[in-house]
Amino acid sequence: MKCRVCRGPAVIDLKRHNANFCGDHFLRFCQQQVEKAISEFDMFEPTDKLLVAVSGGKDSLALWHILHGLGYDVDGLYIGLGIDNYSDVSGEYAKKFADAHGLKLTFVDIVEEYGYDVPNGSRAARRAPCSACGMSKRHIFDRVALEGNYDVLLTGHNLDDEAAVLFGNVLHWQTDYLARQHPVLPARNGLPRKVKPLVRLDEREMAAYCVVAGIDYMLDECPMAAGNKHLRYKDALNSIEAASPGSKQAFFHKFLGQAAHFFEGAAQELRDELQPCDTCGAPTPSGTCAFCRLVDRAGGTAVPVQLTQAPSRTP
Ligand code: Q46
Ligand code: ZN
Ligand code: ZN
Repeated sequence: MKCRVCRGPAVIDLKRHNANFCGDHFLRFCQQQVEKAISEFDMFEPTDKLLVAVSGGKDSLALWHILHGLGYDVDGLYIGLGIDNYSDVSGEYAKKFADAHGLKLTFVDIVEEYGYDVPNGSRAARRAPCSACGMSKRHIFDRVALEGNYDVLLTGHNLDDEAAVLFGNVLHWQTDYLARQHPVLPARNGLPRKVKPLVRLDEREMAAYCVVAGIDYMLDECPMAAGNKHLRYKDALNSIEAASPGSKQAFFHKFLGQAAHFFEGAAQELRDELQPCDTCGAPTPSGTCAFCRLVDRAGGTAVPVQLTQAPSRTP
């Protein structure tokens, strides 16, 4: 097995690209896929202030590493979710990575700052753990981005994640979710633009990137992920991919190119005006935001968003 570029010994074969790469050229390939996603979807400019959400897992650390390697000035944000030992250990991986590369990491611990954790929050709000967790993370992403005047929030969602979400949304024809299924969610009401630069790379490629680049990451899965329906969708797509390499990429990227525009009407509704939350001041459709309601039910305390300047960004 030889590298497609230098003909040296290859360390990985990528069936959907019909290519093999040595370590160095595989790292370069991943960088190029990220560069391509950034320009294809017009994600951000070199002058934008970037914040990447890191979990301590392979995807977000690989993304941070790639962007740093490409010369972007990008800070990290880690959120401690209070999920047993998992949160403590994953936070250590994030800190270790930031220290090793001299990068700035903002660390938010929801138990210390808000007085609740994801297991309690999900029980109190009668939401599935991933739903309570996702809402908490989105709120804190927005809060830290607003307080730090970041223009763009980046997440490490990869091709497998996006294809699995699309699969679920199509299975149930959730048109409002399909409207949001894009690697770029525009800025609105002062909230930062949200982008997913790993949409051209899959899970196996991200794990291989970390191994080849020498990035130490949290291998354990979140204990609350069990039963998450997206894991079943990933399994289904993986069996299709094994029989027909390239299917996942075609499913997701052809949706973006050929079908996403059918759902633009629903996307427009999502851009309606937002008001400051009565409790924390974060933008919300009306009254008290869903996050503050969850914190309240879980017996915690909402933290007001501290704006250093008035939000001025437009979609
Ligand atoms: S951390 Fe949170 Fe994930 Fe754990 S509870 Fe679910 S959403 S699985 S990325
Ligand atoms: Zn090579
Ligand atoms: Zn609120």
